[in-house]
Amino acid sequence: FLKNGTTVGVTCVPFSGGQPKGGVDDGPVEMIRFGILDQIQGMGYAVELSDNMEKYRSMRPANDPPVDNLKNPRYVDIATRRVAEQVQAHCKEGRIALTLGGDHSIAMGTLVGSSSVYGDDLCVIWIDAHADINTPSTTESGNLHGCPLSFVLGLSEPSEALSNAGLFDWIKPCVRKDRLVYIGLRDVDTGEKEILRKHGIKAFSMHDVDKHGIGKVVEMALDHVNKDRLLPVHMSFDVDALDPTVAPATGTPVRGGLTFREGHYICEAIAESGCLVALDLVEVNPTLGDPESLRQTVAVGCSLVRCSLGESLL
Ligand code: HAR
Ligand code: MN
Ligand code: MN
Ligand code: MN
Repeated sequence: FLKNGTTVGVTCVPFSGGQPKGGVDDGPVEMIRFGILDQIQGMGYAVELSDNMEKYRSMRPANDPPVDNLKNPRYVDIATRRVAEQVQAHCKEGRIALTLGGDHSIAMGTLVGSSSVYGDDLCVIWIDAHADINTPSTTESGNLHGCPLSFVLGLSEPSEALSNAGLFDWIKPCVRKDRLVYIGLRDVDTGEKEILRKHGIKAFSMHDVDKHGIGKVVEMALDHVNKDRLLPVHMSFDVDALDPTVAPATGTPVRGGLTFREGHYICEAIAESGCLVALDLVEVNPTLGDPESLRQTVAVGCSLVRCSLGESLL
């Protein structure tokens, strides 16, 4: 695992348009304030920071009514398109693309960006309490952070309304269904369960973590997408995968999540595989809860990032 000579390309996305709660847009700045960039440098990596993160805030259109029940569709479209460009630029240069969110809708952009460079080989490991695979027709909330995977997998034809508005037409199917795997699920919508079943998408729920233990689950997950450990891996880590006692400051906490060690074990095992090319750390919302919950959640987010980059490997 070679750190010296490797660059981490960091994209900060202060964005909350994929869900209704403000504050998740302060996730990146809080992680930077906590020292994440210095910590990564201290591990022996070079750090390249995408420019002008404040630009994301100014992208919000003055008028952005729902299309097909999807909320803030123009804002999500334009912001995620920029994320895709920034992540693509990092991957093209051979950097590990680290994206700090922001809500999980930004993964539309990170996955378009990484897959544009790694193509069909790209494996996606999605760590989350939620499946985030609703289509514009199955989503009940209309929040786009519950939908990013359906877009990049190409699970639904764009509706007439979305096509007419010219929204998300830049997202072509770019991730293979058999190269996606989940760990941590425990709050999956009925429509999403049908989608997972219909397309044979592999998911390890909290039930599987209890049954097999996290070591076995990560091994099975990697075996499913990346048998020989030779393909590039994009890990998208939603902090709400962790139990709310471990990561309380997040918008949609669900009881019964990953312990501190289980979350870190996943990151360590991915680092150990040597396959990581892109990492998203999303849904840290520093405005939810008391100062101690905030500190704890930001700290755990930073520590998951460091472990994914190999901090605890001896
Ligand atoms: N499935 C629900 C929806 O589509 C909940 C969305 C999930 N929230 C997240 N993403 N934090 O993982 O609205
Ligand atoms: Mn998510
Ligand atoms: Mn989630
Ligand atoms: Mn367009």
